[in-house]
Amino acid sequence: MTEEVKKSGFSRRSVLGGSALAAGIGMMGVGTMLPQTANAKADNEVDPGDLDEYYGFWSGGQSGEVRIIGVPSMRELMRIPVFNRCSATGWGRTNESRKIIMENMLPKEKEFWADKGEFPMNGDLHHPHMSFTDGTYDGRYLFVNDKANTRVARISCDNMKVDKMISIPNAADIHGLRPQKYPRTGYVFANMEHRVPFPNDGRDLDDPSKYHVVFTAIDGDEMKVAWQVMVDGNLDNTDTDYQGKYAYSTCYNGEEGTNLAEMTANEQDWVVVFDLRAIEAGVKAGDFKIYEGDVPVLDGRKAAKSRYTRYIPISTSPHGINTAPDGKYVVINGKLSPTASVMDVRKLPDLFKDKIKPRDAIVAEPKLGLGPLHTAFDQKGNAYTTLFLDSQICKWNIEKAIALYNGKKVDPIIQKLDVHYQPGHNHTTMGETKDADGKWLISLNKFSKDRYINVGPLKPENDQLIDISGDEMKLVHDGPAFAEPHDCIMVHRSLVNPMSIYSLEDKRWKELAAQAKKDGFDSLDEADGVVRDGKKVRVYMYSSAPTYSLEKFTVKQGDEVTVIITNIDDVDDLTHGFTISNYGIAMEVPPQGTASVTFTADSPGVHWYYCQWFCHALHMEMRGRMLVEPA
Ligand code: CUK
Ligand code: CUA
Repeated sequence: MTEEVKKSGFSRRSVLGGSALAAGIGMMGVGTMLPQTANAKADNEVDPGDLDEYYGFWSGGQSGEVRIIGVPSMRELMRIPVFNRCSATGWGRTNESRKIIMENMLPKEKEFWADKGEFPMNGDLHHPHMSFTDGTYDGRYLFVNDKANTRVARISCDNMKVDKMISIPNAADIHGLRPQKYPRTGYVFANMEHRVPFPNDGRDLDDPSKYHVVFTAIDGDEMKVAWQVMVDGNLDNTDTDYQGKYAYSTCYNGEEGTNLAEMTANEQDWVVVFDLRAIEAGVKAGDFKIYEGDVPVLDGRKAAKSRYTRYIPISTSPHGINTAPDGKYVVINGKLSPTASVMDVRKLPDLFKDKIKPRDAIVAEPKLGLGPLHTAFDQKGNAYTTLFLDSQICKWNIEKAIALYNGKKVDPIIQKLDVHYQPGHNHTTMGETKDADGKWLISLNKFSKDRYINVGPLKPENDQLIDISGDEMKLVHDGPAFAEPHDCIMVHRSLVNPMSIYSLEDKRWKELAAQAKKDGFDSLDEADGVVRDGKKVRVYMYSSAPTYSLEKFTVKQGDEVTVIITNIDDVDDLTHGFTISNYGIAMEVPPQGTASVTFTADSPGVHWYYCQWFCHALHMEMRGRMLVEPA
């Protein structure tokens, strides 16, 4: 099979070694030189007061958050704290957020974090993807991964906050993540990247032959792991088809090495394809083992020769994998090889029936340039691949690449555009759905170097907006971003309909409302007073600009105090906050919403609480006193 892979004519060593060769590859394209500055009147201009056409959902990488960016203006509209702590909203400090963060931790994690702040404060969020119905975005949820602490979270698009977070059992370091596109999400697929022993409890340490990797399918409605499949190598990125039958992941380190030399020793790695129906049948038939967390783990390793997986050889260390909107082709990005491999999903049934050889599913392998990482699409059959090493986007035509592979004398490359610098992911508007519209392309560049005034040794990333509506790609905007957008999606605004204010009846505060009832209040918006329950004290108040209903309350040193606040203002954008001085407490209290926080009143004295969201001309006066009597 190594021979087949070498069809491309490039070996990994020659790519890494030879710049003459690199020049050769670069020559292939038209290489149109375009001015690299924005036009005087940029195509992306959104006048003051005008609205953007797309919601951009940006990963925040090692910042652990998601950001909402207006496209094409590239204005940052909102941040959604996920795997990080948020000083402004109290994410990670309020009772409601802590419950979401901690309720689905694995028992071993609960134990580990018990004396270290109860849950991790960091995250490494790579891949934000929206839920699908019938091959396109449906505006229900966003799903995101945490590579640093092996978690997957769901953001509810009605209020743009996280509503579920789960830890993935049997796994380490969740990287690639994609939702099922058809008939709906459905499954959310998550790749474990780094191999570890099963169980990873210390009995096997420096024996990599005992390390494993699993591919995980999460039920996106329940946010529970449905099943896992053990495979060879390291899983990197993943994607799904438009038919609801297959998922596929790139694998690197097929050598299963533990250092760089070992990991890149072979000429080839692979794409592993998962047959979802076969796996579901295997689960039903009981063909699995249970390791951790009551999750069925099926054996899809090569040696098992199972009906669950097939391995398609690809040049070493492929990275991104992207299904084209036509539902036929999947582009596998070479990374260490200058090629992209095009897989035809219509060949996969025959592959699983062993009627064709694995490489027969590959129908094109154009040479694009150095370091292809990810590919985006328009609706016209064109693909846009980031070239990390060349700092370029390569626009190429899929059908022409197939023709070239079949021996026709055609050049599939349409244009190469310089980007600044070292692009990782890219994305087109609606480009990972069947409704790709070919308007905008984003290149998420890892380095900005000289593109902005110097802010010190740590520089922003550079998210560049490219107009792809015409025949030529045109760079129109540089957007600096803090660490570190790996990926983004751009969703037409007609598909996203968040609420503007909450309802007092919202199910999110059902438990608080029930507790208020038990404490003698009719409803949260009328709850106002202090309820003592042994050493536990519940302080209810409501807020209405510019006052809290309680101007002071008294507790005893050592009390466990819960403050429950309902914002009764039913005015758009009228958020209050609640900060207690010198107690590390701050939270958002949204319009017609309730928030609560619990702490021990161990510091006696007078502690002002105040509203930290500027809400009224008398906002500075919106405060009260917590009086803590010494024990
Ligand atoms: S990965 Cu970062 S550039 Cu985590 Cu999707 Cu490719
Ligand atoms: Cu309420 Cu500021």
